[in-house]
Amino acid sequence: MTDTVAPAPAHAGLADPFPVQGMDAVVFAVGNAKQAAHYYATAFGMELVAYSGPETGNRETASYVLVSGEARFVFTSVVKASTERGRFLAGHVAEHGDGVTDLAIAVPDVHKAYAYAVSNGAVGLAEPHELEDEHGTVVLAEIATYGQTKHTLVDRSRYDGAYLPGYVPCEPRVATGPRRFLAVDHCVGNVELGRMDEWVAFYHRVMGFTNMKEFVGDDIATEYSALMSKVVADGTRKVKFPLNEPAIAKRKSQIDEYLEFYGGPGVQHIALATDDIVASVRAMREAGVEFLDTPDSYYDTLGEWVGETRVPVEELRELRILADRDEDGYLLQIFTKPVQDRPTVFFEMIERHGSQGFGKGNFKALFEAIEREQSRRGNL
Ligand code: TYF
Ligand code: FE
Repeated sequence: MTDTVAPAPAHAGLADPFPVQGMDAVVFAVGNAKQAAHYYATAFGMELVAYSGPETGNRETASYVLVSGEARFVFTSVVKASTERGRFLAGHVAEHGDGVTDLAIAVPDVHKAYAYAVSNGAVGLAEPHELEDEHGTVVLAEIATYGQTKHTLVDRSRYDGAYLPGYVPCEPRVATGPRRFLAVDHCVGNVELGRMDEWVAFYHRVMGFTNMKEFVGDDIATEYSALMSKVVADGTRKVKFPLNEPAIAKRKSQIDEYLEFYGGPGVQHIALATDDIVASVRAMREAGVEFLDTPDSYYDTLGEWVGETRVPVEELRELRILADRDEDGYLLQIFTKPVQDRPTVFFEMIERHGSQGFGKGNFKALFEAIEREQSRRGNL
C-alpha cells in the first residue's frame, strides 16, 4: 500500500464541471424480480415502494423498487422475451446471471452533465429526455461504462412520484424488520487485466472525478491479493467508484473468477452504509445472509493495533466483523458471500467513524477469506 498523488484534474481551480448529488439507484437485472424483491425485503430489510409490470400496463418487464434510507435498488426481470426490452434483459441475464445494469447518478442538470460527458468521449446510450405523469417530470440520459454497465443521469427535482412515470406506489408485501442500512457508500467495478487505468482516466475525463488516495498497487498484488485497485470519486466524495483489475499472480485472481463467471467486466460489490453494523449483521445473519468468515487469529491481535472502537472486539469476533483505523478515524466492515449462484456480485456493510478509507488494513485477511471461498468452488 502506497500513497498516491491525485493527478490534478483538467478543471483544477474551476467550478466542478460534473456536479453530482449522490447515487440515484442501483438497478439489477435478475432472473426473477418478484423473488429478488422478497429477499431484499426480508434479508436486507428494504421497503418495497414502487412497481411496474403487466398490471400497470408494462407488458415487457417487471420491476420492483425498494429503499432503505437514501439507498434505492431496482430489480427488473423479463415478462415477455419477444419484446425489445424483454430480449435485452433476457440476454443480459443469460450472459451475466443476476447483475447490475445501471449505477444511476443524481445530477442537478442532466443536459449539462450529458453534454460534458459525451464531449469528453463518453458513449451516449440515451440523449436527455423527459418522462412525465401527474406527479411531475423526470429528466434522464444514459452513458455507457465498463462492460454492459451504464450510468443513467437523473434529475427528479421536479417529480414527487414513487420512482418514475410508469411505476405505481405499493404497500410493502412482507415485514421488513429493522432498517439495516442508510445509504450506498461505494460501488465497485471489476475490469479486465490492464484496463484499470483506462477506466480511472475515463472517470477523470468524462465526470471530472479524482483519485482517492487508497489503492492496492503491485506491492500488495504480488504479495497476496492478486488484484490492483484504485478509487475515483466526485469532488464531494458522495459518489465513490473503486475499480479493480486482476493482477498476474501464481494463482487465479478473484477478479479473474468474477470476469469468467460474469462474462466480462461489471459491478463486483455494493457497499452499504450503516450506523449500527452489529444490529445489521445480526438481523441479516438471522434472515440467512451468508458472510465471509475471518480466522480467530485476526481477533487475537486486533485490539493491539486498532485501538478503542464502539464495538468490543469480542462482539466483532462473534459476528466476524472487520475493523480498520487510519489517521482520520476507524471503520467497521464485513462482506457477504456472493448473493447469487455465480461467484459474482456481493455486498459490504460498512460503519464509518471518521475514516474515509476502504479498509486497507483488512485487505490481507479479506482477500484470504475470498480465496478460501474461491478454492471451495474449485476456481483457485
Ligand atoms: O471497496 C474496496 O476497496 C474494499 C476492499 O475484491 C475490496 O471493499 C477490494 C477488492 C475486493 C474486495 C474488497
Ligand atoms: Fe468496498
